[in-house]
Amino acid sequence: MSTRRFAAPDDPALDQLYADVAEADLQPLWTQEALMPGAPPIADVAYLWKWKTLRGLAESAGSLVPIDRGGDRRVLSLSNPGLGGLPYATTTLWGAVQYLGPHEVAPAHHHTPAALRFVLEGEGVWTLVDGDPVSMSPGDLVLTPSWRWHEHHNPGDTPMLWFDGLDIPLVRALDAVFFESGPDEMTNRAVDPVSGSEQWYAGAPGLVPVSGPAAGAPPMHSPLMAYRWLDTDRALAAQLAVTGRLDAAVRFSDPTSGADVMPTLRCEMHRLLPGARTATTRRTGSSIWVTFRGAARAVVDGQPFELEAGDMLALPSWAAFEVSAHETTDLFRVCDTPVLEALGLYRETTLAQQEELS
Ligand code: GTQ
Ligand code: FE2
Repeated sequence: MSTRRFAAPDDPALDQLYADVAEADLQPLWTQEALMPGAPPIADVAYLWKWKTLRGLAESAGSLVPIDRGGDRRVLSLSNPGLGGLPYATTTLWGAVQYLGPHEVAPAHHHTPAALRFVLEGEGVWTLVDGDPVSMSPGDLVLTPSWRWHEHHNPGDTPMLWFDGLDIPLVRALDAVFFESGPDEMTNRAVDPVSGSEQWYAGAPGLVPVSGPAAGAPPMHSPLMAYRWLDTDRALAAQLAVTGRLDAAVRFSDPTSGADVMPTLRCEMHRLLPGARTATTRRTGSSIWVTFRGAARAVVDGQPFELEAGDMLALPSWAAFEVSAHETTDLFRVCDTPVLEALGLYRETTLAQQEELS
């Protein structure tokens, strides 16, 4: 005879079981209705920060907050209204505007979260990455990969503003954040016009050194620390010319492997000519879109966002996204796609295709 018995809903033995289970710090799966919904439960929302606001507040911070207060960097982080006050642009991405005033230095430090800068305004700043001086100009992408020492110098008379993209929320979720401050003494090094990383890895398209700093066990990130606007612009223009299309896009890659610039972050630049309109697509993983120039309309799950130069748009996972250009528009995109791809979790679907199928 079986000892198995099923309790009636008001069975005191069942109540006792739930109490005992909770007391033992356990939870029954069968009561977790929200655990695996049909599609990801998304907390972060599509949200647009206008450059006018970002620039104004960054400038005010520049005049009111010295760089040695409240941390070493004058950074205003994009705080997604869906994330309950967390300083994160999306579930996995940190995005921010950083302001470095004339003759200011953001002192040396390193951290396990990976960082990139996309320069929006100013001239003459350079970032020292592991001792290599990397100059910064508008449209340039500059990397400071995980655990690389970095410090920012503005020897000029005008401020510089740039977009920071980091994987902080992701690395926090993995409990892998480490941080150290660097030595206090300033590196009074004259800026080489071309960083060592570019001398090694950006000499000519398609040519990489047979041996060099990245020989041996290769680092998990691109050895090239700067991707210049001149090159990005030329590649986009060439792509438009060869395809005859109204839109072009390039992915920033490790010149030695073709992989993404850093293991957690993918970077792209998109150019849309007037009248261009992309397909409507959902993708797992989140993005931040930074408008470098132009005027365009993004539509996210039916909600329109007008993009102008400097504007930053947070795009949550699986949101239906499309963009159309009012004038020639250049958009920088950072996303966590390499993580989803590495883990077999990347999905994308183009809505127009779905409609065609049905
Ligand atoms: O410039 O080193 O937006 O360490 C967040 C953390 C920028 C930086 C951020 C950082 C930096
Ligand atoms: Fe940093």
